[in-house]
Amino acid sequence: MDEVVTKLSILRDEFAHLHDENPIEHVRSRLKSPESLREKMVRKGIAVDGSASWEEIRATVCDVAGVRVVCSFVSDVVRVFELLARQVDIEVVEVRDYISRPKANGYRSLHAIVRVPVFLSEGPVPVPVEVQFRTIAMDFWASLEHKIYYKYDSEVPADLLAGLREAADNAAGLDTTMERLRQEIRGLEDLPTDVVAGLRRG
Ligand code: 0O2
Repeated sequence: MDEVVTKLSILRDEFAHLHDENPIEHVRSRLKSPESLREKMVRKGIAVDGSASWEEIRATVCDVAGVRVVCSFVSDVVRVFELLARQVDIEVVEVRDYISRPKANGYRSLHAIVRVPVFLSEGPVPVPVEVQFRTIAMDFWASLEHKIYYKYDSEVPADLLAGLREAADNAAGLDTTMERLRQEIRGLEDLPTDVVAGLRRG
């Protein structure tokens, strides 16, 4: 987890110093709690009485170490993912694109399971880390949805579910608008300053 967070922190610093912009709003990391791990094993049909092998657990649960990268724009999400994925010591095991194909409830994010070598006393060990990339709008929605699910213990009333779905679509609409405005601003930046001044005067 720390390995991935450090890589993202270096990318962020490089962007700030060399490109004078920052595609990463913030990065959070978490280790899955034992309760959440147990719940996931039950959901995935893995025995929790101690009879399951480590191999079976490791092959099914890859998000014990999790990192969440919140970016400003959708295009930044793709860009930061690609910058991380092409690093030589990162192996991308699986990608789930819930931005192109949102979940039924409206959840959007780009998930990647990556393996990072961790150098222990006996040599390097490839460790899986789940990295979730999303925009501020996607993160806003997911945080609230998580709280609502927690409050209702998964028995969320139908009208609330419909409201969440609508809110997810509105958040996606906001992302589209912000992306378009950014492209427009970038287009203006590329124009000579006297042309921009003329456009602003109308
Ligand atoms: P936490 O608290 O982050 O540990 P599954 O768990 O079977 O649904 P799987 O195979 O783990 O799915 O992969 P998936 O769905 O790609 O990623 C699961 C993680 O993505 C979740 O982890 C959440 O962090 C996030 N996520 C996925 N779907 C939703 C959603 O509908 N709403 C919100 N708020 N987050 C979601 P955990 O382990 O469930 O939780």
